[in-house]
Amino acid sequence: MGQPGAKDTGGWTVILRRRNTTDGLVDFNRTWSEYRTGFGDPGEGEWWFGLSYLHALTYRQPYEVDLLLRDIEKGTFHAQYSSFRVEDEAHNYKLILAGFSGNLTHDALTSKHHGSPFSTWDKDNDSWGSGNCGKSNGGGWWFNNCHFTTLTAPFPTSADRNARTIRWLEDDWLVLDDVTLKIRPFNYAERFNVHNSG
Ligand SMILES: [Ca+2]
Repeated sequence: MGQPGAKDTGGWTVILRRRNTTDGLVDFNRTWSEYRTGFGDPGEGEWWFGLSYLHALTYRQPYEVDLLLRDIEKGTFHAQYSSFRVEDEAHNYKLILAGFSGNLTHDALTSKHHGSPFSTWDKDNDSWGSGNCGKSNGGGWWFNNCHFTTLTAPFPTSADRNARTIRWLEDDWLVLDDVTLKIRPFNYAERFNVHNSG
């Protein structure tokens, strides 16, 4: 639990962690079943929290989500959504987002992925009629036809910003080597006076 006065540090649950380290890389090219239940190491290294748990948390009460994205050359970018919800499996864990803020120029996640169901290589729910975004990109995501950002894709092996890697569309593609997504109940900061504690 966070402590009152620990400004903006309390109450968060990390739901996705990517780190392009020299060892211990986690394979994110996983099945629907694995994305449902989660995989990786929550203590250190990389991990995916699991869609069933995301749904279980975010349907009960409003949640916010925070993203930290580090580009291979351009430094770190920050985004936050005041509303983040994942629907149930019957709706293929559809992503519902609102309330963007941050220092990114384009809200790639809302503009392409809000309202999209989740897809993996073995469960194609994307809107690309003749193809499979999960197979084409690697990783599972709320693919549309296909993405303006995908944070479970493979890490870059070069500085080619057009390769199908872990990235976010700004004016040019940001190509990422370090990503953290975390969520907490929207009213957490008010309850624990986090935002106003200076
Ligand atoms: Ca498809």
